Amino acid sequence: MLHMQLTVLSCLLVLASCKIQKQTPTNSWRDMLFGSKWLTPAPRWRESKFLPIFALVPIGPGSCSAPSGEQGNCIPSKDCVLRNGIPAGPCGGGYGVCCIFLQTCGGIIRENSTYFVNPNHPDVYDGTGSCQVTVQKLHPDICQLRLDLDMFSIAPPEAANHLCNQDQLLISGGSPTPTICGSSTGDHMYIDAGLGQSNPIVLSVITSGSFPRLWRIRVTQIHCGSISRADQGCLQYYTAISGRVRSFNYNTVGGRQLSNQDYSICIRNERNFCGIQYNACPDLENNRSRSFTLTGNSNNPVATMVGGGGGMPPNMNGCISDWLLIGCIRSADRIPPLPGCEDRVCGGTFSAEAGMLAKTVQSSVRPFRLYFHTDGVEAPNDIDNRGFCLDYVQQPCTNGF
Ligand SMILES: [Ca+2]
Repeated sequence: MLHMQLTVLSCLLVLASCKIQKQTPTNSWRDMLFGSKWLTPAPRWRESKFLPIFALVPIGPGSCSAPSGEQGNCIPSKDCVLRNGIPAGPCGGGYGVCCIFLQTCGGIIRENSTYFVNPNHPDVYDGTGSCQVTVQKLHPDICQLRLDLDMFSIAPPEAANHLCNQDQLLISGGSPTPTICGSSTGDHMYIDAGLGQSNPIVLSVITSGSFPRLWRIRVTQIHCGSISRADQGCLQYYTAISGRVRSFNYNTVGGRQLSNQDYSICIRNERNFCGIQYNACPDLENNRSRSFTLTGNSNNPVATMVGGGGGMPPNMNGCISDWLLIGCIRSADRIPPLPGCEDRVCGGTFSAEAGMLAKTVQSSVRPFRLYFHTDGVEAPNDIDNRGFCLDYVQQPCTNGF
C-alpha cells in the first residue's frame, strides 16, 4: 500500500516537474526573441485586425505597390477609406489593401508617403495658376521631408538665360531650395523641416501658358533620429558606393541647365572607403558628349576650365559664372599626382585640368560633397548648356586614398 502511494506521489511530482519544464523554456524563449509584450494571449489577435506575430508580411508606409506604380501603405480596408486613401488592390497576403494617398491643389498632406499630383492625374494638366499643397508634420519629431520626383515635367526654362519664367516648383517654409522647372523625373530633394511644430511646408507648382504638365511627387517625412536622414544642408543625398548625380532638368538632347541654382549634393561616405572618383556620364544621343556642359557655347567643343580666377579676358580661364565645386580634385591619370589640385570646374569637358580631354577625376576630401552654382545669365556667351551628369564610385582606403 505504501509502495503504491509513493509511486503515485512520484508520478505526480514527475508530471508537475514536466509541466514546469515545459512552460519555463517556452516563456524564456519567447522573451528572448520578442520581449514580454509578445506574450499577449492569442485570442486578442483574432479580435483585432493586427497580424499574428509569425505572419511576416510588410506593413506600414511604402510597404506595397499599386498597379499604377505608387508606393502605398498596407492597412485594413476600412482604415484606408477613413483616412481618405485610395484602395489599390489587396496586400499583405489578404491582410489589407494597398492604400494610396494622393493630394492635389489645395490639399493638406497628413499621411506619410503621400503623393502631390497634378490635377487630372494620371492625365496631363494644361491649366494655369498656382497649385499648392501644405505638408503637416505627422509628429513634432519630424526633421526632414524627402521629395521624390516620380514624374516631373512642367514647362522648361526660356532659351536665352535658362530662367524658369513660365512654370516653377517652389518650396516654402523649409530650408531654402532652388526653384526648378522643366523635366526632372527620377530626381529628389531633401527639405529641412525645422524642429518641433514649426510652420508647415508648402509645395507649389506655378504655371502659365500652355504645356502638357505632369507631376507626381512623393513626400516622405523623416524622423530626426532616422538613419534615412540626410546630412545637414544637403539638398540631395546619395547612400551607395556608386551612383549617378545630375543637375535638374538634365538631358543631353534638349535639357537646359537651370539658372540661379545654389545647392549641395552629398554622398554618404561608406565604411572603409576613403576617396571618390567621378566620370562624365555616357552620352548616347550626341557624337560629342554633352553630359558636362556648364559654360561656353555647347554647340561647339568647349575645353575644361578650372579655378575661380577671372583670367584675361574675364571668364576665359576661370569659373566665375556657373560652376561645380568638388574639394581638391585631380585627374586620376596623373602619376604621381601633382601636389596641386582644383576645386571649381566648368566649361564643356569634364576633367580636373584645362584641356579638351575628358578625364576621370578623383578626390579624397570628406565628406563627399559637390556644390553647384549658376548665375542668372547665359546669353550671349553661354549657349545650350545641358548641365552635368556624373557617375561616381567610392574608392577603398587601400587604393592610395
Ligand atoms: Ca549662367
